[in-house]
Amino acid sequence: MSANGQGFTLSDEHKMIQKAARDFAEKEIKPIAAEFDESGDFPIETIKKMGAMGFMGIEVPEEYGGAGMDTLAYVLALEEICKADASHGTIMSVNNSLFNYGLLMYGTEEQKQTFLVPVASGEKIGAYSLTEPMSGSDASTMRSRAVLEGDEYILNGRKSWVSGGPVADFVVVFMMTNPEAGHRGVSCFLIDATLPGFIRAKKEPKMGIRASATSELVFENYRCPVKNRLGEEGEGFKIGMTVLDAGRIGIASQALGIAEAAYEASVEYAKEREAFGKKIGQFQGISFKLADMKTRIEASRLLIHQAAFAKERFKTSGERFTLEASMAKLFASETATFCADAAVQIHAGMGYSKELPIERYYRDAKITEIYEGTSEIQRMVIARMETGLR
Ligand code: COS
Repeated sequence: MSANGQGFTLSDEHKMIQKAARDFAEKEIKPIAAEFDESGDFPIETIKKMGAMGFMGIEVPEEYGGAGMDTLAYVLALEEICKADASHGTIMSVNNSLFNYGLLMYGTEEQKQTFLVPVASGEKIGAYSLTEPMSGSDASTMRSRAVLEGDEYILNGRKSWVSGGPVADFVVVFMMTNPEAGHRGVSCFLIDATLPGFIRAKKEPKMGIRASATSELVFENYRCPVKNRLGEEGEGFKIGMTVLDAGRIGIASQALGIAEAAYEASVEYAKEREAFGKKIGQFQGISFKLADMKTRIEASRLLIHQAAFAKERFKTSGERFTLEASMAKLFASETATFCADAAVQIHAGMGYSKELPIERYYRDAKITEIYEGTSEIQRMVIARMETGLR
């Protein structure tokens, strides 16, 4: 399973980006991860460096400021970043799959030049804003409104749980233009955070991924020019869902990175720590945990790579990769919480201590089962795709 379809090996180009991301993560991210987790500050300096490395626009063609690589390159790099720190991974994932991908798919040339180029090159930060205080999994019930007045839409409403909300320069936001039409009344807009009427509201105090700042956003008579509407009026829900399919592959890769970090630490600890005169890894209670962790990790990887290939095929066939993306996210995120939980148990007291990153993996893993569609939503999507029943 490789990009060139020749078995389970990676191409030289894929090995190269994997190594570049691994080296960068080891050197630049791992040493600061605990500090940023504690403070909750946004790690802008490392994000800028990641931009310079091409990590903020991996799949964006070079003429739009990106690295011009494919989905497999993206998931490989993201996994390595998340192995060092899931917060950096969230920021990378939002920029790449929730922001850039929507622009690439639906943006006009002018929108790409204005919004995509600076985000793909890492100069600016992008965000995606769908959720509202009273609309989460049931995304089409949003209350925010956009009303057309001349050549501008007037945007009003409150959005919540926006990753990057406190710092984003540009935001892809979804609002109702025709409330009577249900999901077909949703439209999508590109927001410039420097314009009046855009307000960064309550920052969320979070359990995990604490350095990937998250907040509410309030729109008070924000004037969005018609030329900054992404896609057609009423096409917003479809755009939001298409982009989330890509996003879910990213979150699956994040989950894989966390699971691997938890697993590798556990193997090392099981080989060192002794109890009752033996290495703890010699006890079945520990070794079976390690076996289950490893098996789930490798199964997650296969599902993620399958989803990455399905997404590549979509570029030529137009066939949706919803099923593959949801299966990868469901399985990898449950693998992350499984592995992080097992790692805490294997490390016991030390797993509960802030002296090691294990407790951070445990806190960071949980969000992967929640954001960009809960595990329950993924199961619903998968079952609907397979049975056709609703
Ligand atoms: N890609 C493209 N189009 C899609 C799609 C996808 N993945 N999923 C749904 N659509 C389209 C459908 O084809 C349908 O189109 P038509 O208007 O042509 O019929 C339309 O969207 C509505 O689809 P559906 O009836 O399935 O919508 P539901 O309201 O039942 O919602 C779920 C579907 C629950 C799957 C969706 O709302 C969802 O994913 N919710 C979770 C949202 C989420 O992840 N939030 C987190 C935000 S980021 S932190």
